[in-house]
Amino acid sequence: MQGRYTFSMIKPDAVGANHIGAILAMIEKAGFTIDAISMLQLTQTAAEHFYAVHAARPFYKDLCSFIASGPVAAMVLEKADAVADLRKLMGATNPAEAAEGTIRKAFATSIDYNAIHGSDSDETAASEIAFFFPGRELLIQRRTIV
Ligand code: FUP
Repeated sequence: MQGRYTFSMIKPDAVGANHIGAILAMIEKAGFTIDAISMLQLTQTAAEHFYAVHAARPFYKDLCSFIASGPVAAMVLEKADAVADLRKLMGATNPAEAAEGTIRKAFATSIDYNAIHGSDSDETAASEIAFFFPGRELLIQRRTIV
């Protein structure tokens, strides 16, 4: 059974364009519960930690600078099959390939300014939630066991 939680972040491009409300509306309409949400400013160090999995890729430096370029809206989202369903709702990484009705089709402007992040596995979701909402992983663990 897939986990009930994922981590998501509305990126600085979409926050700067005042799209937080519209994106949250799409997320809630798709059946997610917003369990936690916080406006955060990442430092360059935090950005490098968050995107460490991409450290070897050519766009890593620009990616880290972008995510630290302004505030983000970080969230814990809850729903059955949360990781897979959020990625469906987000759409393809490149908005040119994103399906109609997806968040990236509506709000991403390029492959690097693509409006939203969503965890790519239950394991990543747990570590991203722990990083952005410290202490919360204990609550999630308890609820999963129940
Ligand atoms: P996704 O899971 O859809 O966010 O995509 P990836 O994990 O493949 O990439 C993570 C982030 O790297 C993307 F959100 C944007 C950035 N990226 C680029 O900037 N250039 C690329 O060519 C590919 C990804």
